[in-house]
Amino acid sequence: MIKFIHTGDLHLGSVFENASFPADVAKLRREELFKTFNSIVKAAVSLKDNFLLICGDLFEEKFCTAHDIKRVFDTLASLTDIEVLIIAGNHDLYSSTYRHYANKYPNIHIFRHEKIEKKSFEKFNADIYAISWDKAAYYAEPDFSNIKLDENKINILMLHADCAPNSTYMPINIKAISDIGFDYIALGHIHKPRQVTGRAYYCGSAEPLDFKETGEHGIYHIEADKDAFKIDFVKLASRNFVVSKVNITPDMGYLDILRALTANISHESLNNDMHRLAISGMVNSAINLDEIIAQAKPSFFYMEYSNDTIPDFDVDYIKQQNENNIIGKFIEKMQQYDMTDEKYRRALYKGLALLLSEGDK
Ligand SMILES: [Mn+2]
Repeated sequence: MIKFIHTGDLHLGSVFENASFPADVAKLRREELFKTFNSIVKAAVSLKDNFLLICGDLFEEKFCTAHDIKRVFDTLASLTDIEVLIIAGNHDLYSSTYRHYANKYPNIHIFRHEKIEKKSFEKFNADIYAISWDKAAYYAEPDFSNIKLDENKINILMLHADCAPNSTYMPINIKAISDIGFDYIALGHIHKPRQVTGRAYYCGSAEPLDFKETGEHGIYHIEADKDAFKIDFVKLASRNFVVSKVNITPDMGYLDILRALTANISHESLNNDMHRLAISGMVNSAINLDEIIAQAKPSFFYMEYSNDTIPDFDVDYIKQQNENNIIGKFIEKMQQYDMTDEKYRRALYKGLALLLSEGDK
Protein backbone atom coordinates (compact mmCIF):
# COMPACT_ATOMS: atom_id res chain seq x y z
CA MET A 1 0.00 0.00 0.00
CA ILE A 2 1.30 3.45 -0.92
CA LYS A 3 -0.10 6.74 0.30
CA PHE A 4 0.32 10.00 -1.54
CA ILE A 5 -0.92 13.53 -2.10
CA HIS A 6 -1.78 14.78 -5.57
CA THR A 7 -1.51 18.55 -5.88
CA GLY A 8 -0.41 21.24 -8.35
CA ASP A 9 -1.32 24.65 -9.75
CA LEU A 10 -0.27 26.46 -6.59
CA HIS A 11 1.04 29.39 -8.69
CA LEU A 12 3.23 30.47 -5.77
CA GLY A 13 4.50 33.99 -6.23
CA SER A 14 1.44 35.27 -8.07
CA VAL A 15 0.91 39.00 -7.58
CA PHE A 16 -2.60 38.99 -9.11
CA GLU A 17 -1.79 41.97 -11.31
CA ASN A 18 -5.00 41.60 -13.35
CA ALA A 19 -7.24 40.66 -10.44
CA SER A 20 -10.49 42.42 -9.64
CA PHE A 21 -9.40 42.82 -6.02
CA PRO A 22 -7.13 45.69 -4.84
CA ALA A 23 -3.40 45.62 -4.07
CA ASP A 24 -3.70 45.08 -0.31
CA VAL A 25 -5.89 42.00 -0.83
CA ALA A 26 -3.56 40.77 -3.60
CA LYS A 27 -0.60 41.05 -1.23
CA LEU A 28 -2.43 39.05 1.42
CA ARG A 29 -3.50 36.43 -1.13
CA ARG A 30 0.11 36.09 -2.34
CA GLU A 31 1.15 35.16 1.19
CA GLU A 32 -1.86 32.86 1.60
CA LEU A 33 -0.65 30.80 -1.37
CA PHE A 34 2.54 30.05 0.60
CA LYS A 35 0.41 29.33 3.68
CA THR A 36 -1.57 26.74 1.71
CA PHE A 37 1.65 25.23 0.39
CA ASN A 38 2.76 24.83 4.04
CA SER A 39 -0.60 23.22 4.88
CA ILE A 40 -0.01 20.66 2.12
CA VAL A 41 3.44 19.86 3.49
CA LYS A 42 2.00 19.48 7.00
CA ALA A 43 -0.79 17.24 5.67
CA ALA A 44 1.76 14.98 3.95
CA VAL A 45 3.63 14.60 7.26
CA SER A 46 0.56 13.97 9.41
CA LEU A 47 -0.92 11.51 6.89
CA LYS A 48 2.46 9.73 6.83
CA ASP A 49 2.51 9.84 3.05
CA ASN A 50 5.12 8.11 0.90
CA PHE A 51 4.87 10.54 -2.01
CA LEU A 52 3.95 14.13 -2.69
CA LEU A 53 3.10 14.61 -6.38
CA ILE A 54 3.20 18.19 -7.69
CA CYS A 55 1.70 18.33 -11.18
CA GLY A 56 2.98 21.60 -12.64
CA ASP A 57 2.56 25.33 -12.00
CA LEU A 58 3.91 25.05 -8.48
CA PHE A 59 5.36 28.50 -9.18
CA GLU A 60 4.26 31.56 -11.11
CA GLU A 61 7.82 31.98 -12.30
CA LYS A 62 7.38 35.50 -13.68
CA PHE A 63 6.72 36.81 -10.17
CA CYS A 64 8.74 34.40 -8.07
CA THR A 65 11.90 35.73 -6.53
CA ALA A 66 14.93 33.47 -6.03
CA HIS A 67 14.06 33.69 -2.34
CA ASP A 68 10.51 32.41 -2.94
CA ILE A 69 11.82 29.39 -4.84
CA LYS A 70 14.54 28.63 -2.28
CA ARG A 71 11.98 28.89 0.52
CA VAL A 72 9.81 26.26 -1.17
CA PHE A 73 12.66 23.85 -1.95
CA ASP A 74 14.07 24.13 1.57
CA THR A 75 10.63 23.22 2.93
CA LEU A 76 10.26 20.26 0.55
CA ALA A 77 13.80 19.08 1.32
CA SER A 78 12.91 18.93 5.02
CA LEU A 79 10.43 16.12 4.22
CA THR A 80 13.13 13.48 4.41
CA ASP A 81 10.66 10.58 4.72
CA ILE A 82 8.57 11.67 1.74
CA GLU A 83 9.54 11.40 -1.92
CA VAL A 84 8.56 14.66 -3.62
CA LEU A 85 7.93 14.37 -7.37
CA ILE A 86 7.64 17.51 -9.45
CA ILE A 87 6.85 18.31 -13.06
CA ALA A 88 7.17 21.78 -14.58
CA GLY A 89 4.01 23.36 -16.02
CA ASN A 90 3.36 26.17 -18.45
CA HIS A 91 3.85 28.79 -15.71
CA ASP A 92 7.14 27.38 -14.40
CA LEU A 93 9.20 25.90 -17.23
CA TYR A 94 11.92 23.35 -16.51
CA SER A 95 14.95 25.32 -17.72
CA SER A 96 14.06 28.61 -16.10
CA THR A 97 12.63 27.45 -12.76
CA TYR A 98 13.82 23.93 -11.99
CA ARG A 99 17.12 23.10 -13.71
CA HIS A 100 19.11 24.64 -10.90
CA TYR A 101 17.35 22.41 -8.35
CA ALA A 102 17.50 19.12 -10.27
CA ASN A 103 19.37 16.37 -8.33
CA LYS A 104 20.09 18.75 -5.47
CA TYR A 105 18.10 17.02 -2.74
CA PRO A 106 17.78 13.25 -2.22
CA ASN A 107 14.00 13.33 -1.72
CA ILE A 108 13.09 15.78 -4.50
CA HIS A 109 12.71 14.31 -7.98
CA ILE A 110 12.18 16.73 -10.83
CA PHE A 111 11.23 15.19 -14.18
CA ARG A 112 12.93 16.32 -17.37
CA HIS A 113 11.16 17.63 -20.44
CA GLU A 114 12.52 15.76 -23.48
CA LYS A 115 10.35 12.66 -23.15
CA ILE A 116 8.28 10.76 -20.62
CA GLU A 117 10.65 9.66 -17.90
CA LYS A 118 10.22 6.78 -15.46
CA LYS A 119 11.39 6.91 -11.85
CA SER A 120 11.28 3.65 -9.93
CA PHE A 121 10.85 3.39 -6.17
CA GLU A 122 11.65 -0.24 -5.32
CA LYS A 123 10.91 0.25 -1.63
CA PHE A 124 7.29 1.03 -2.55
CA ASN A 125 7.05 -1.24 -5.61
CA ALA A 126 6.03 1.84 -7.59
CA ASP A 127 6.97 3.32 -10.96
CA ILE A 128 6.17 6.96 -11.58
CA TYR A 129 6.06 8.29 -15.13
CA ALA A 130 6.00 11.99 -15.99
CA ILE A 131 7.21 14.77 -18.27
CA SER A 132 7.94 18.44 -17.58
CA TRP A 133 7.12 21.48 -19.69
CA ASP A 134 9.92 23.51 -21.21
CA LYS A 135 8.26 25.73 -23.81
CA ALA A 136 5.23 27.98 -23.98
CA ALA A 137 3.02 25.70 -26.07
CA TYR A 138 2.59 22.00 -26.83
CA TYR A 139 0.40 21.05 -29.77
CA ALA A 140 0.51 17.30 -29.33
CA GLU A 141 0.44 14.57 -26.76
CA PRO A 142 3.77 13.26 -25.48
CA ASP A 143 4.87 9.96 -27.02
CA PHE A 144 3.61 6.92 -25.12
CA SER A 145 4.63 4.36 -27.76
CA ASN A 146 7.65 3.08 -25.81
CA ILE A 147 5.95 2.94 -22.44
CA LYS A 148 5.60 -0.65 -21.21
CA LEU A 149 4.17 -0.88 -17.72
CA ASP A 150 5.38 -3.50 -15.27
CA GLU A 151 2.04 -4.94 -14.24
CA ASN A 152 3.38 -6.16 -10.90
CA LYS A 153 4.07 -2.59 -9.86
CA ILE A 154 1.89 0.36 -8.94
CA ASN A 155 2.12 2.64 -11.98
CA ILE A 156 1.44 6.34 -11.69
CA LEU A 157 1.48 8.98 -14.42
CA MET A 158 1.86 12.72 -13.84
CA LEU A 159 1.00 15.21 -16.61
CA HIS A 160 0.37 18.93 -16.87
CA ALA A 161 -1.99 18.78 -19.81
CA ASP A 162 -5.35 19.63 -21.32
CA CYS A 163 -8.01 17.03 -22.16
CA ALA A 164 -9.43 19.30 -24.91
CA PRO A 165 -8.41 18.06 -28.40
CA ASN A 166 -7.35 21.37 -30.01
CA SER A 167 -5.58 22.86 -27.02
CA THR A 168 -2.11 24.42 -27.28
CA TYR A 169 -1.48 23.29 -23.68
CA MET A 170 -0.51 19.69 -24.45
CA PRO A 171 -3.77 18.17 -25.69
CA ILE A 172 -4.18 14.58 -24.51
CA ASN A 173 -6.57 11.75 -25.26
CA ILE A 174 -7.22 10.77 -21.67
CA LYS A 175 -9.31 7.70 -22.54
CA ALA A 176 -6.50 6.23 -24.64
CA ILE A 177 -3.89 7.05 -21.98
CA SER A 178 -6.08 5.47 -19.28
CA ASP A 179 -6.25 2.29 -21.37
CA ILE A 180 -2.47 1.89 -21.04
CA GLY A 181 -3.28 0.69 -17.53
CA PHE A 182 -1.98 3.25 -15.04
CA ASP A 183 -3.17 2.77 -11.48
CA TYR A 184 -3.47 6.53 -11.10
CA ILE A 185 -3.15 9.50 -13.46
CA ALA A 186 -2.36 12.75 -11.65
CA LEU A 187 -3.24 15.72 -13.85
CA GLY A 188 -2.49 19.40 -13.48
CA HIS A 189 -3.45 22.51 -15.47
CA ILE A 190 -7.24 22.75 -15.04
CA HIS A 191 -7.88 24.61 -11.80
CA LYS A 192 -11.15 22.92 -10.85
CA PRO A 193 -10.62 19.62 -9.03
CA ARG A 194 -12.42 16.76 -10.75
CA GLN A 195 -12.34 13.17 -11.88
CA VAL A 196 -11.82 13.11 -15.64
CA THR A 197 -12.27 9.40 -16.18
CA GLY A 198 -11.56 6.20 -14.24
CA ARG A 199 -8.41 6.82 -12.20
CA ALA A 200 -7.53 10.15 -13.88
CA TYR A 201 -8.04 13.28 -11.78
CA TYR A 202 -7.29 16.99 -12.01
CA CYS A 203 -6.21 18.13 -8.55
CA GLY A 204 -7.25 21.75 -9.27
CA SER A 205 -5.57 24.77 -7.74
CA ALA A 206 -5.00 24.03 -4.05
CA GLU A 207 -5.84 27.66 -3.29
CA PRO A 208 -8.30 29.31 -5.71
CA LEU A 209 -6.86 32.27 -7.60
CA ASP A 210 -9.86 34.34 -8.71
CA PHE A 211 -13.64 34.46 -9.16
CA LYS A 212 -13.43 31.96 -12.02
CA GLU A 213 -12.33 29.41 -9.40
CA THR A 214 -15.40 29.07 -7.20
CA GLY A 215 -16.22 25.87 -5.32
CA GLU A 216 -14.02 23.84 -3.01
CA HIS A 217 -10.25 23.68 -3.42
CA GLY A 218 -7.63 21.49 -1.80
CA ILE A 219 -5.75 18.28 -2.55
CA TYR A 220 -6.45 14.66 -3.34
CA HIS A 221 -5.20 12.03 -0.93
CA ILE A 222 -4.80 8.54 -2.34
CA GLU A 223 -4.14 5.13 -0.86
CA ALA A 224 -3.44 2.43 -3.42
CA ASP A 225 -1.98 -0.95 -4.08
CA LYS A 226 -2.56 -3.38 -6.95
CA ASP A 227 -5.96 -4.43 -5.60
CA ALA A 228 -7.25 -1.48 -3.62
CA PHE A 229 -7.79 2.18 -4.41
CA LYS A 230 -9.13 4.93 -2.18
CA ILE A 231 -9.23 8.63 -3.02
CA ASP A 232 -10.33 11.51 -0.77
CA PHE A 233 -10.63 15.18 -1.51
CA VAL A 234 -9.18 17.22 1.36
CA LYS A 235 -10.23 20.88 1.60
CA LEU A 236 -7.18 22.99 2.34
CA ALA A 237 -7.78 26.39 0.78
CA SER A 238 -7.60 29.39 3.14
CA ARG A 239 -10.55 31.04 1.43
CA ASN A 240 -13.18 30.30 -1.19
CA PHE A 241 -14.30 32.55 -4.01
CA VAL A 242 -18.08 32.85 -3.87
CA VAL A 243 -20.37 34.44 -6.45
CA SER A 244 -23.92 35.06 -5.18
CA LYS A 245 -26.91 36.21 -7.18
CA VAL A 246 -29.08 38.84 -5.51
CA ASN A 247 -32.43 39.72 -7.06
CA ILE A 248 -34.03 43.02 -6.09
CA THR A 249 -37.73 43.75 -6.58
CA PRO A 250 -39.44 47.18 -6.57
CA ASP A 251 -41.38 46.42 -3.38
CA MET A 252 -38.14 45.99 -1.39
CA GLY A 253 -37.30 48.82 1.01
CA TYR A 254 -33.91 49.91 2.32
CA LEU A 255 -33.75 47.25 5.07
CA ASP A 256 -35.03 44.49 2.80
CA ILE A 257 -32.23 45.15 0.34
CA LEU A 258 -29.59 45.45 3.05
CA ARG A 259 -30.67 42.04 4.36
CA ALA A 260 -30.90 40.49 0.90
CA LEU A 261 -27.24 41.28 0.18
CA THR A 262 -26.06 38.86 2.87
CA ALA A 263 -29.15 36.64 3.21
CA ASN A 264 -27.75 33.46 1.69
CA ILE A 265 -24.22 33.72 3.07
CA SER A 266 -23.14 32.09 6.33
CA HIS A 267 -21.49 34.17 9.02
CA GLU A 268 -18.28 32.19 8.61
CA SER A 269 -18.24 32.74 4.86
CA LEU A 270 -18.88 36.49 5.28
CA ASN A 271 -15.86 36.71 7.58
CA ASN A 272 -13.55 34.57 5.52
CA ASP A 273 -14.38 34.29 1.83
CA MET A 274 -13.89 36.39 -1.27
CA HIS A 275 -17.38 37.45 -2.34
CA ARG A 276 -18.83 38.80 -5.53
CA LEU A 277 -22.49 39.82 -5.63
CA ALA A 278 -24.24 39.74 -8.98
CA ILE A 279 -27.13 42.10 -8.30
CA SER A 280 -30.04 42.29 -10.71
CA GLY A 281 -33.74 43.08 -10.80
CA MET A 282 -35.72 46.27 -10.41
CA VAL A 283 -35.13 48.81 -7.65
CA ASN A 284 -37.53 51.41 -6.31
CA SER A 285 -36.35 54.57 -8.08
CA ALA A 286 -35.99 56.50 -4.81
CA ILE A 287 -33.43 54.01 -3.48
CA ASN A 288 -29.70 54.53 -3.92
CA LEU A 289 -28.40 50.98 -4.22
CA ASP A 290 -24.72 52.01 -4.17
CA GLU A 291 -25.21 53.55 -0.73
CA ILE A 292 -26.81 50.38 0.64
CA ILE A 293 -23.98 48.28 -0.79
CA ALA A 294 -21.42 50.58 0.83
CA GLN A 295 -23.14 50.01 4.17
CA ALA A 296 -23.12 46.22 3.72
CA LYS A 297 -19.47 46.12 2.70
CA PRO A 298 -17.89 46.06 6.20
CA SER A 299 -19.84 42.82 6.92
CA PHE A 300 -17.66 41.06 4.35
CA PHE A 301 -14.01 40.07 4.51
CA TYR A 302 -13.98 41.11 0.85
CA MET A 303 -16.85 42.02 -1.43
CA GLU A 304 -17.16 43.29 -4.98
CA TYR A 305 -20.32 43.52 -7.01
CA SER A 306 -21.90 44.01 -10.38
CA ASN A 307 -25.05 46.12 -10.48
CA ASP A 308 -27.34 45.14 -13.30
CA THR A 309 -30.53 46.53 -11.77
CA ILE A 310 -32.85 49.03 -13.40
CA PRO A 311 -34.85 51.65 -11.51
CA ASP A 312 -38.57 51.08 -11.25
CA PHE A 313 -40.26 54.25 -12.60
CA ASP A 314 -43.91 55.25 -12.64
CA VAL A 315 -43.75 55.70 -16.40
CA ASP A 316 -47.28 57.05 -16.93
CA TYR A 317 -46.81 59.70 -14.23
CA ILE A 318 -43.43 60.80 -15.62
CA LYS A 319 -44.88 60.93 -19.16
CA GLN A 320 -47.72 63.14 -17.97
CA GLN A 321 -45.33 65.51 -16.18
CA ASN A 322 -43.02 65.80 -19.24
CA GLU A 323 -45.53 65.95 -22.07
CA ASN A 324 -43.71 68.49 -24.20
CA ASN A 325 -40.05 67.83 -23.50
CA ILE A 326 -37.50 65.27 -24.55
CA ILE A 327 -38.36 62.94 -21.63
CA GLY A 328 -42.03 62.74 -22.66
CA LYS A 329 -41.08 62.28 -26.29
CA PHE A 330 -38.59 59.55 -25.38
CA ILE A 331 -41.26 57.62 -23.47
CA GLU A 332 -43.72 58.00 -26.32
CA LYS A 333 -41.19 56.78 -28.86
CA MET A 334 -40.13 53.81 -26.72
CA GLN A 335 -43.72 52.79 -26.02
CA GLN A 336 -44.11 52.07 -29.73
CA TYR A 337 -42.07 48.95 -29.00
CA ASP A 338 -43.41 45.88 -27.23
CA MET A 339 -43.04 46.80 -23.56
CA THR A 340 -43.75 43.25 -22.42
CA ASP A 341 -40.35 42.43 -23.95
CA GLU A 342 -37.72 42.68 -21.18
CA LYS A 343 -35.13 44.06 -23.62
CA TYR A 344 -37.25 47.12 -24.61
CA ARG A 345 -38.44 47.72 -21.07
CA ARG A 346 -34.82 47.79 -19.86
CA ALA A 347 -33.93 50.23 -22.66
CA LEU A 348 -36.79 52.54 -21.64
CA TYR A 349 -35.86 52.45 -17.94
CA LYS A 350 -32.15 52.89 -18.56
CA GLY A 351 -32.82 55.84 -20.87
CA LEU A 352 -35.17 57.37 -18.32
CA ALA A 353 -32.59 56.98 -15.54
CA LEU A 354 -30.11 58.91 -17.69
CA LEU A 355 -32.51 61.64 -18.82
CA LEU A 356 -33.89 62.20 -15.32
CA SER A 357 -30.43 62.40 -13.75
CA GLU A 358 -29.40 64.94 -16.42
CA GLY A 359 -32.26 67.12 -15.17
CA ASP A 360 -30.78 67.02 -11.65
CA LYS A 361 -27.56 68.74 -12.70
MN1 LIG B 1 -2.17 26.44 -13.59
